[in-house]
Amino acid sequence: MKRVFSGVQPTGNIHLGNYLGALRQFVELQEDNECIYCIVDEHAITVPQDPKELKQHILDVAALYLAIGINPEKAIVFVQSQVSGHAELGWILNCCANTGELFRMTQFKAKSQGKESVGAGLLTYPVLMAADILLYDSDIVPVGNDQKQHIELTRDLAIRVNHKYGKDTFVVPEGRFMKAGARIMALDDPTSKMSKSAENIHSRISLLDDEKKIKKSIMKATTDSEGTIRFDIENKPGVSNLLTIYSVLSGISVEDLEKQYEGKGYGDFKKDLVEVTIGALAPIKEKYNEIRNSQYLIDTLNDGAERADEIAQNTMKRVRDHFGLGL
Ligand code: ATP
Ligand code: LTN
Repeated sequence: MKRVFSGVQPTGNIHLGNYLGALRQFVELQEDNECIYCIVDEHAITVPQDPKELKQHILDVAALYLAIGINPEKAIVFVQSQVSGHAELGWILNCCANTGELFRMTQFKAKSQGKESVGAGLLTYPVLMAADILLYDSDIVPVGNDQKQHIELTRDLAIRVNHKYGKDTFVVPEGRFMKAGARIMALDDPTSKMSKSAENIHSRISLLDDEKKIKKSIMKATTDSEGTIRFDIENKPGVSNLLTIYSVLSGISVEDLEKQYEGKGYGDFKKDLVEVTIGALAPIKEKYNEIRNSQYLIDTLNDGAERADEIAQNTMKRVRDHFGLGL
Protein backbone atom coordinates (compact mmCIF):
# COMPACT_ATOMS: atom_id res chain seq x y z
CA MET A 1 0.00 0.00 0.00
CA LYS A 2 1.23 3.47 -0.83
CA ARG A 3 1.15 6.31 1.68
CA VAL A 4 -0.73 9.41 0.52
CA PHE A 5 -0.50 12.83 2.21
CA SER A 6 -2.09 16.17 1.42
CA GLY A 7 -3.26 19.31 3.15
CA VAL A 8 -5.53 22.31 2.77
CA GLN A 9 -5.15 25.64 4.55
CA PRO A 10 -8.00 26.78 6.79
CA THR A 11 -7.98 30.25 5.26
CA GLY A 12 -11.58 30.31 4.07
CA ASN A 13 -14.14 28.03 2.56
CA ILE A 14 -13.03 25.45 0.06
CA HIS A 15 -13.85 26.44 -3.52
CA LEU A 16 -14.38 24.57 -6.77
CA GLY A 17 -10.68 24.92 -7.64
CA ASN A 18 -9.59 23.18 -4.42
CA TYR A 19 -12.24 20.53 -4.93
CA LEU A 20 -11.67 19.74 -8.59
CA GLY A 21 -7.86 20.11 -8.47
CA ALA A 22 -7.06 18.42 -5.16
CA LEU A 23 -9.85 17.18 -2.90
CA ARG A 24 -11.55 15.07 -5.53
CA GLN A 25 -8.35 13.02 -5.64
CA PHE A 26 -8.36 12.60 -1.85
CA VAL A 27 -11.62 10.65 -2.01
CA GLU A 28 -10.55 8.50 -4.94
CA LEU A 29 -7.18 7.59 -3.40
CA GLN A 30 -8.52 6.49 0.00
CA GLU A 31 -9.86 3.25 -1.50
CA ASP A 32 -6.49 1.65 -2.25
CA ASN A 33 -3.95 3.61 -0.22
CA GLU A 34 -3.08 4.60 3.31
CA CYS A 35 -4.20 8.23 3.25
CA ILE A 36 -3.44 11.07 5.63
CA TYR A 37 -5.31 14.35 5.13
CA CYS A 38 -4.32 17.37 7.13
CA ILE A 39 -5.77 20.79 7.87
CA VAL A 40 -2.60 22.85 7.75
CA ASP A 41 -3.31 25.59 10.29
CA GLU A 42 0.39 26.37 10.82
CA HIS A 43 0.57 27.29 7.14
CA ALA A 44 -2.41 29.60 7.49
CA ILE A 45 -0.59 31.84 9.99
CA THR A 46 2.09 32.78 7.44
CA VAL A 47 -0.30 35.67 6.82
CA PRO A 48 -2.19 37.39 9.66
CA GLN A 49 -5.29 35.51 10.87
CA ASP A 50 -8.00 36.38 13.34
CA PRO A 51 -7.66 33.65 16.03
CA LYS A 52 -11.42 33.20 16.48
CA GLU A 53 -11.99 32.96 12.73
CA LEU A 54 -9.07 30.57 12.27
CA LYS A 55 -10.55 28.16 14.83
CA GLN A 56 -13.86 28.19 12.95
CA HIS A 57 -12.17 27.73 9.59
CA ILE A 58 -10.30 24.68 10.88
CA LEU A 59 -13.62 23.01 11.69
CA ASP A 60 -15.15 24.24 8.42
CA VAL A 61 -12.44 22.56 6.36
CA ALA A 62 -12.56 19.41 8.50
CA ALA A 63 -16.34 19.16 8.02
CA LEU A 64 -15.92 19.74 4.29
CA TYR A 65 -13.32 16.96 4.10
CA LEU A 66 -15.90 14.55 5.51
CA ALA A 67 -18.76 16.06 3.50
CA ILE A 68 -17.07 15.42 0.15
CA GLY A 69 -16.63 11.77 1.07
CA ILE A 70 -13.39 11.36 3.00
CA ASN A 71 -14.06 8.44 5.31
CA PRO A 72 -12.21 8.59 8.66
CA GLU A 73 -12.37 4.83 8.86
CA LYS A 74 -10.23 4.67 5.74
CA ALA A 75 -8.13 7.83 6.04
CA ILE A 76 -6.51 9.76 8.89
CA VAL A 77 -7.92 13.30 9.15
CA PHE A 78 -6.24 15.71 11.57
CA VAL A 79 -5.10 19.25 12.34
CA GLN A 80 -1.41 20.02 11.74
CA SER A 81 -0.74 21.91 15.00
CA GLN A 82 -1.89 18.89 17.04
CA VAL A 83 1.18 16.98 15.88
CA SER A 84 4.39 18.70 16.99
CA GLY A 85 6.59 16.80 14.52
CA HIS A 86 5.60 19.19 11.71
CA ALA A 87 7.19 22.22 13.35
CA GLU A 88 10.17 20.21 14.56
CA LEU A 89 10.97 18.67 11.19
CA GLY A 90 10.26 22.06 9.59
CA TRP A 91 13.12 23.55 11.61
CA ILE A 92 15.51 20.75 10.72
CA LEU A 93 14.69 21.07 7.03
CA ASN A 94 15.10 24.86 7.22
CA CYS A 95 18.71 24.12 8.06
CA CYS A 96 18.99 22.05 4.85
CA ALA A 97 17.28 24.50 2.46
CA ASN A 98 19.04 27.41 0.75
CA THR A 99 17.61 30.92 0.80
CA GLY A 100 18.21 31.14 -2.97
CA GLU A 101 15.86 28.28 -3.79
CA LEU A 102 13.19 29.70 -1.47
CA PHE A 103 13.38 33.18 -3.01
CA ARG A 104 12.82 31.55 -6.42
CA MET A 105 9.40 30.09 -5.48
CA THR A 106 6.75 31.75 -7.64
CA GLN A 107 4.21 31.71 -4.80
CA PHE A 108 6.62 33.62 -2.57
CA LYS A 109 7.31 36.10 -5.35
CA ALA A 110 3.58 36.63 -5.92
CA LYS A 111 2.73 37.02 -2.22
CA SER A 112 5.63 39.34 -1.44
CA GLN A 113 5.38 41.41 -4.63
CA GLY A 114 5.80 45.13 -4.12
CA LYS A 115 6.41 44.80 -0.37
CA GLU A 116 9.63 45.91 1.21
CA SER A 117 9.42 43.34 3.99
CA VAL A 118 7.18 40.30 4.57
CA GLY A 119 6.95 37.70 7.33
CA ALA A 120 9.78 35.15 7.22
CA GLY A 121 7.13 32.41 7.35
CA LEU A 122 6.06 33.30 3.81
CA LEU A 123 9.59 32.51 2.62
CA THR A 124 10.00 29.29 4.59
CA TYR A 125 6.42 28.07 3.97
CA PRO A 126 7.49 25.49 1.34
CA VAL A 127 9.94 23.98 3.84
CA LEU A 128 7.11 23.40 6.31
CA MET A 129 5.15 21.83 3.47
CA ALA A 130 8.12 19.53 2.76
CA ALA A 131 8.17 18.62 6.47
CA ASP A 132 4.43 17.76 6.36
CA ILE A 133 5.03 15.37 3.50
CA LEU A 134 8.33 13.80 4.60
CA LEU A 135 7.16 13.33 8.20
CA TYR A 136 4.84 10.54 7.02
CA ASP A 137 7.16 8.81 4.53
CA SER A 138 4.60 9.78 1.89
CA ASP A 139 4.76 8.28 -1.59
CA ILE A 140 2.04 10.31 -3.29
CA VAL A 141 0.91 13.93 -2.81
CA PRO A 142 -2.37 14.84 -4.58
CA VAL A 143 -2.42 18.61 -5.22
CA GLY A 144 -3.39 21.25 -7.77
CA ASN A 145 -0.95 22.46 -10.42
CA ASP A 146 0.03 25.54 -8.43
CA GLN A 147 1.89 23.29 -5.96
CA LYS A 148 4.19 21.68 -8.55
CA GLN A 149 7.18 23.81 -7.62
CA HIS A 150 6.73 23.09 -3.90
CA ILE A 151 6.62 19.35 -4.58
CA GLU A 152 9.84 19.64 -6.60
CA LEU A 153 11.47 21.44 -3.68
CA THR A 154 10.28 18.70 -1.30
CA ARG A 155 11.86 16.07 -3.54
CA ASP A 156 15.11 18.07 -3.80
CA LEU A 157 15.31 18.40 -0.02
CA ALA A 158 14.63 14.70 0.51
CA ILE A 159 17.30 13.69 -2.01
CA ARG A 160 19.79 16.19 -0.55
CA VAL A 161 19.26 14.93 3.02
CA ASN A 162 19.40 11.28 1.95
CA HIS A 163 22.68 11.95 0.20
CA LYS A 164 24.22 13.53 3.27
CA TYR A 165 22.60 11.67 6.17
CA GLY A 166 21.78 8.25 4.76
CA LYS A 167 19.59 7.18 1.90
CA ASP A 168 16.83 5.80 4.09
CA THR A 169 16.27 9.09 5.95
CA PHE A 170 13.33 10.14 3.76
CA VAL A 171 11.02 8.60 1.18
CA VAL A 172 11.17 10.74 -1.99
CA PRO A 173 7.52 11.57 -2.79
CA GLU A 174 5.73 12.26 -6.06
CA GLY A 175 3.03 14.81 -6.84
CA ARG A 176 -0.28 13.68 -8.34
CA PHE A 177 -2.16 16.07 -10.58
CA MET A 178 -5.54 15.78 -12.30
CA LYS A 179 -5.66 15.74 -16.11
CA ALA A 180 -8.70 18.03 -16.07
CA GLY A 181 -9.26 20.49 -13.26
CA ALA A 182 -5.67 20.75 -11.98
CA ARG A 183 -5.90 24.51 -12.41
CA ILE A 184 -9.34 26.07 -12.22
CA MET A 185 -9.23 29.75 -13.08
CA ALA A 186 -10.94 32.70 -11.41
CA LEU A 187 -14.40 33.37 -12.87
CA ASP A 188 -13.80 37.12 -13.11
CA ASP A 189 -10.29 36.79 -14.53
CA PRO A 190 -9.50 33.52 -16.31
CA THR A 191 -5.80 34.36 -16.41
CA SER A 192 -5.36 33.92 -12.64
CA LYS A 193 -6.21 30.87 -10.54
CA MET A 194 -9.38 30.61 -8.46
CA SER A 195 -8.31 31.41 -4.91
CA LYS A 196 -9.75 31.48 -1.39
CA SER A 197 -8.15 34.78 -0.60
CA ALA A 198 -9.10 36.83 -3.70
CA GLU A 199 -11.11 39.92 -2.84
CA ASN A 200 -13.97 39.49 -5.33
CA ILE A 201 -16.30 36.77 -4.02
CA HIS A 202 -17.63 36.27 -7.55
CA SER A 203 -14.17 35.14 -8.67
CA ARG A 204 -14.87 31.77 -7.01
CA ILE A 205 -17.62 29.34 -6.11
CA SER A 206 -17.27 28.04 -2.59
CA LEU A 207 -18.65 24.58 -1.90
CA LEU A 208 -21.05 26.16 0.61
CA ASP A 209 -22.36 28.98 -1.60
CA ASP A 210 -26.15 29.23 -1.79
CA GLU A 211 -28.01 28.88 -5.07
CA LYS A 212 -28.39 32.63 -5.58
CA LYS A 213 -24.66 33.24 -5.18
CA ILE A 214 -23.75 30.33 -7.50
CA LYS A 215 -26.11 31.72 -10.15
CA LYS A 216 -24.78 35.25 -9.85
CA SER A 217 -21.10 34.23 -9.99
CA ILE A 218 -21.56 31.98 -13.04
CA MET A 219 -23.79 34.39 -14.94
CA LYS A 220 -21.23 37.18 -14.33
CA ALA A 221 -18.26 35.00 -15.33
CA THR A 222 -15.92 36.57 -17.88
CA THR A 223 -16.19 35.02 -21.38
CA ASP A 224 -15.39 36.66 -24.74
CA SER A 225 -17.17 38.28 -27.64
CA GLU A 226 -16.98 35.36 -30.10
CA GLY A 227 -20.19 33.70 -28.92
CA THR A 228 -19.31 30.06 -29.67
CA ILE A 229 -18.82 27.39 -27.05
CA ARG A 230 -15.54 25.68 -27.75
CA PHE A 231 -12.43 24.75 -25.79
CA ASP A 232 -9.49 27.01 -26.64
CA ILE A 233 -7.40 28.04 -23.63
CA GLU A 234 -5.27 30.53 -25.57
CA ASN A 235 -8.05 32.52 -27.18
CA LYS A 236 -11.04 31.64 -25.02
CA PRO A 237 -9.73 31.13 -21.47
CA GLY A 238 -13.03 32.03 -19.77
CA VAL A 239 -15.23 29.68 -21.80
CA SER A 240 -12.60 26.92 -21.61
CA ASN A 241 -12.54 27.23 -17.81
CA LEU A 242 -16.34 26.96 -17.64
CA LEU A 243 -16.25 23.96 -20.00
CA THR A 244 -13.73 22.23 -17.73
CA ILE A 245 -15.88 22.84 -14.65
CA TYR A 246 -19.01 21.66 -16.49
CA SER A 247 -17.29 18.56 -17.82
CA VAL A 248 -15.76 17.46 -14.52
CA LEU A 249 -18.93 18.08 -12.50
CA SER A 250 -21.25 16.37 -15.00
CA GLY A 251 -18.99 13.61 -16.29
CA ILE A 252 -19.74 14.66 -19.90
CA SER A 253 -16.60 15.07 -22.04
CA VAL A 254 -15.64 18.53 -23.28
CA GLU A 255 -16.08 17.34 -26.91
CA ASP A 256 -19.63 16.18 -26.20
CA LEU A 257 -20.41 19.48 -24.48
CA GLU A 258 -19.10 21.39 -27.51
CA LYS A 259 -21.46 19.36 -29.71
CA GLN A 260 -24.36 19.74 -27.29
CA TYR A 261 -24.02 23.55 -27.32
CA GLU A 262 -23.34 24.02 -31.03
CA GLY A 263 -25.37 27.00 -32.23
CA LYS A 264 -26.35 27.97 -28.69
CA GLY A 265 -25.30 31.11 -26.81
CA TYR A 266 -23.35 31.71 -23.59
CA GLY A 267 -26.61 32.45 -21.71
CA ASP A 268 -28.03 28.94 -22.25
CA PHE A 269 -24.69 27.34 -21.51
CA LYS A 270 -24.21 29.28 -18.27
CA LYS A 271 -27.78 28.59 -17.11
CA ASP A 272 -27.21 24.86 -17.50
CA LEU A 273 -23.87 25.10 -15.73
CA VAL A 274 -25.64 26.81 -12.82
CA GLU A 275 -27.97 23.79 -12.54
CA VAL A 276 -25.12 21.29 -12.81
CA THR A 277 -23.13 23.11 -10.12
CA ILE A 278 -26.09 23.44 -7.74
CA GLY A 279 -26.85 19.74 -8.21
CA ALA A 280 -23.27 18.68 -7.55
CA LEU A 281 -22.85 20.80 -4.43
CA ALA A 282 -26.24 20.11 -2.78
CA PRO A 283 -25.30 16.74 -1.20
CA ILE A 284 -21.98 18.17 0.04
CA LYS A 285 -23.77 21.06 1.74
CA GLU A 286 -26.32 18.74 3.30
CA LYS A 287 -23.67 16.47 4.82
CA TYR A 288 -21.64 19.49 5.95
CA ASN A 289 -24.61 20.94 7.86
CA GLU A 290 -25.19 17.59 9.50
CA ILE A 291 -21.67 17.29 10.94
CA ARG A 292 -20.20 20.80 11.23
CA ASN A 293 -21.23 21.30 14.88
CA SER A 294 -21.10 17.68 15.98
CA GLN A 295 -19.01 16.02 18.67
CA TYR A 296 -18.31 13.37 16.03
CA LEU A 297 -16.20 15.89 14.10
CA ILE A 298 -14.08 16.77 17.16
CA ASP A 299 -13.67 13.09 18.09
CA THR A 300 -12.61 12.27 14.53
CA LEU A 301 -9.93 15.00 14.56
CA ASN A 302 -8.58 14.01 17.98
CA ASP A 303 -8.42 10.38 16.96
CA GLY A 304 -6.73 11.37 13.68
CA ALA A 305 -4.12 13.44 15.54
CA GLU A 306 -3.28 10.51 17.78
CA ARG A 307 -2.81 8.17 14.83
CA ALA A 308 -0.79 10.73 12.87
CA ASP A 309 1.42 11.49 15.89
CA GLU A 310 2.37 7.85 16.24
CA ILE A 311 3.71 7.75 12.68
CA ALA A 312 5.35 11.18 13.06
CA GLN A 313 7.17 10.24 16.26
CA ASN A 314 8.68 7.21 14.59
CA THR A 315 9.99 9.32 11.72
CA MET A 316 11.36 11.94 14.12
CA LYS A 317 13.30 9.30 16.08
CA ARG A 318 14.94 8.18 12.85
CA VAL A 319 15.63 11.74 11.65
CA ARG A 320 17.14 12.87 14.96
CA ASP A 321 19.30 9.78 14.95
CA HIS A 322 20.55 10.34 11.38
CA PHE A 323 21.32 14.00 12.10
CA GLY A 324 23.10 13.22 15.38
CA LEU A 325 20.63 15.26 17.42
CA GLY A 326 20.08 14.52 21.10
CA LEU A 327 21.73 11.82 23.18
P1 ATP B 1 -5.16 30.76 -0.95
O1 ATP B 1 -5.97 31.39 -2.02
O2 ATP B 1 -5.54 31.21 0.43
O3 ATP B 1 -3.70 30.77 -1.24
P2 ATP B 1 -5.86 28.28 -2.10
O4 ATP B 1 -7.20 28.52 -2.64
O5 ATP B 1 -4.73 28.25 -3.05
O6 ATP B 1 -5.60 29.25 -0.91
P3 ATP B 1 -4.87 26.01 -0.59
O7 ATP B 1 -5.36 25.60 0.74
O8 ATP B 1 -3.57 26.70 -0.65
O9 ATP B 1 -5.96 26.90 -1.31
O10 ATP B 1 -4.86 24.74 -1.56
C1 ATP B 1 -5.47 23.50 -1.29
C2 ATP B 1 -5.33 22.61 -2.51
O11 ATP B 1 -6.13 23.11 -3.58
C3 ATP B 1 -3.93 22.51 -3.06
O12 ATP B 1 -3.68 21.19 -3.46
C4 ATP B 1 -3.94 23.41 -4.26
O13 ATP B 1 -2.99 23.03 -5.24
C5 ATP B 1 -5.35 23.23 -4.76
N1 ATP B 1 -5.82 24.40 -5.51
C6 ATP B 1 -5.89 25.67 -5.05
N2 ATP B 1 -6.39 26.49 -5.98
C7 ATP B 1 -6.66 25.72 -7.07
C8 ATP B 1 -7.20 25.99 -8.36
N3 ATP B 1 -7.58 27.21 -8.70
N4 ATP B 1 -7.34 24.96 -9.24
C9 ATP B 1 -6.96 23.71 -8.88
N5 ATP B 1 -6.45 23.39 -7.68
C10 ATP B 1 -6.30 24.37 -6.77
N1 LTN C 1 0.95 24.55 0.28
C1 LTN C 1 -0.28 23.86 0.03
C2 LTN C 1 -0.95 23.38 1.27
C3 LTN C 1 -0.12 22.34 1.91
C4 LTN C 1 0.11 21.01 1.43
C5 LTN C 1 0.99 20.42 2.39
C6 LTN C 1 -0.33 20.30 0.33
C7 LTN C 1 0.61 22.48 3.06
N2 LTN C 1 1.27 21.34 3.34
C8 LTN C 1 1.44 19.13 2.21
C9 LTN C 1 0.13 18.99 0.17
C10 LTN C 1 1.01 18.41 1.10
C11 LTN C 1 -1.21 24.80 -0.71
O1 LTN C 1 -2.09 24.34 -1.28
N3 LTN C 1 -1.02 26.06 -0.68
